[in-house]
Amino acid sequence: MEEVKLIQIKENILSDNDQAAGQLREKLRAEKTFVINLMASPGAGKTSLLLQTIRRLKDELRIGVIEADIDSVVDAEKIRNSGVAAVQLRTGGFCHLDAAMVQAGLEGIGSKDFDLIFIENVGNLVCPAEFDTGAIKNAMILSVPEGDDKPLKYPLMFTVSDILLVNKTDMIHMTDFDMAVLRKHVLGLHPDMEILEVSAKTGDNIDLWADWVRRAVKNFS
Ligand SMILES: Nc1nc2c(ncn2[C@@H]2O[C@H](COP(=O)(O)OP(=O)(O)O)[C@@H](O)[C@H]2O)c(=O)[nH]1
Ligand SMILES: [Mg+2]
Repeated sequence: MEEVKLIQIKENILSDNDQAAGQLREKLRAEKTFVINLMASPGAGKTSLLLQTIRRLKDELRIGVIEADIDSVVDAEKIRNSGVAAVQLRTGGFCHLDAAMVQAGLEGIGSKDFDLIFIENVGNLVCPAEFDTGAIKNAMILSVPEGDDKPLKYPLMFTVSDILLVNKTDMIHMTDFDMAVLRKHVLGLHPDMEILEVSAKTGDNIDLWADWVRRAVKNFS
């Protein structure tokens, strides 16, 4: 009997996606729209960080946010209440965004009218790392309660991100999280990773992150 044919769908989808992501990045460069893809686990503090960031930058940059969730519009509503434009992508079961989904979001929000667009990717440390969204930079959050061993378990996310925000540092004394151990694991995977220790609750070091974003947008335009 003939063997069952095995079709490697994932590989094809990924290579198609890489091409679409490359084209999208070219378009964003031509438009001068800086896009940051923010990735993290559910509850790590993505929406909280965005709200703090918007507060610091909305008077100097035209900011938009593309929210992605399997369901619900709660995050887009929170962002809109902070005074900037937001659209919500419902991924309907997908655990990540790909370049085509991001393109739909960028068209929905009218990307050329913005200097800076954040994508809040689906909460997950695995699949979002595998799909290039076409964004100009990737940022990730790891929150203290998740533990300092996560780079060992989810290395790809720490490899594809340009900057790591270690969030919820206000809680560090309640945990056994060891910042030196985390830094060692991260730098082992990605020696020039930028690492900022922040709290989206207290606002601690969020100014450093806002400076990083401001500089990146300025160098881009
Ligand atoms: N203690 C503490 N709580 C935080 C911090 N950032 C976010 N949170 C809380 O963590 C929960 C999830 O935050 P959210 O921003 O919705 O996370 P998201 O799912 O990644 O968007 C909320 O209850 C936030 O108030 C922080 O820096 N410190
Ligand atoms: Mg959120």
